[in-house]
Amino acid sequence: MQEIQEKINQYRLKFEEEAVRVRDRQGLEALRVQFLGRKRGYITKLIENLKHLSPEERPLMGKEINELKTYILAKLEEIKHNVVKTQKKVSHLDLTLPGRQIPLGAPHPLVKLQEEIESIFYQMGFSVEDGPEIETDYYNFEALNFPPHHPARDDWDTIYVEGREDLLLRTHTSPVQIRAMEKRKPPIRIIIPGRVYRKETPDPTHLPMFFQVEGLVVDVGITFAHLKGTLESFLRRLFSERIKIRFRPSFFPFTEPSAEVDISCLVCQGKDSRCRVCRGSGWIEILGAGMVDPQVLKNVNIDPEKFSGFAFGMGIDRTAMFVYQINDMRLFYENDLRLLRQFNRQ
Ligand code: 2NL
Repeated sequence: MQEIQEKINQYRLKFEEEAVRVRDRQGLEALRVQFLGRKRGYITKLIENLKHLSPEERPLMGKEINELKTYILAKLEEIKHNVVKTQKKVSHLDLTLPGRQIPLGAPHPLVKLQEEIESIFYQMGFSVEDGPEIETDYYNFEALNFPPHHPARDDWDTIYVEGREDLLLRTHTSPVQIRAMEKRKPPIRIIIPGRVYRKETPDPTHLPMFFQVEGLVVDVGITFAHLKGTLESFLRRLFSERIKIRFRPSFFPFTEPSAEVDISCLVCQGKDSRCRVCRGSGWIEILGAGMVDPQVLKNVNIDPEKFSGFAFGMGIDRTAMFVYQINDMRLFYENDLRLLRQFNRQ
């Protein structure tokens, strides 16, 4: 019995020593066979040796051996679990694979164009400002010389805030210029890019929300020549030094006189009567502009006898269609990466 007891202790130690060295399935199986193998396993042999003990000693030793066996079985299970886990980890790690590319964001084509416009005006001494998109009737219309119920309002299909008939979504960024003129006195040289809203059913050239940029200059002695010079410089920088520029008389309630500004068609140079960009006319309408109506200056307490100014407005989406040669404005808002990726590398 003494001898068996010693062996039990010895095997327990030996098992523990060997167990920590197991690294894989083969090592685990070898360990199992070494201790529990049917023919020559240490534990198997111990159990066989029980028969040499007396009937009193046998159950005592049997119990001890069984405890060791249970311990070994549990330990083997535990090792198996760990081996499987590390093997899984190892098999998923392939150091030869190329690194994963982290997708980087890139500016939307409309944002890129807006930033280009901002940069050109910034270099001409303008500052870039912004203001609220929800406006009052006063800032969006009345201060800009649209009398209540005047038919000129019909050209600006307005979206009103439900239950708040005094609030609307701005139809142009002009209210921000009005706010700027209320706050500061001339000289004023600002551009205001931003979202504007009109009650439109979407089609290839109309959307209920689009981007616009408006500009305003107010100072002593500002004339139509400043308007022409500034817009010519701007349009040549934006499109090409080679374009021709044409001013046509027009009407806006907030400017007098007013003009539409066209650029010559860069795609066909006016030579293709079926050109899809200028529709054969050779000209593309790009801006609306004019001298700020004296009444608008009075509305913000600027004396029109002392000061004068010019203003202009341009649709960013509409311009982007020419710049990027896209024939449907809605494509800018579908967030289809196949379209967006064409304007940014990567
Ligand atoms: C267009 C025409 C224009 C203005 C916007 C303006 C603003 C103030 C005073 C006077 Cl505060 N005028 N803005 C003037 C002329 C034309 O926009 O076709 N926009 C897309």
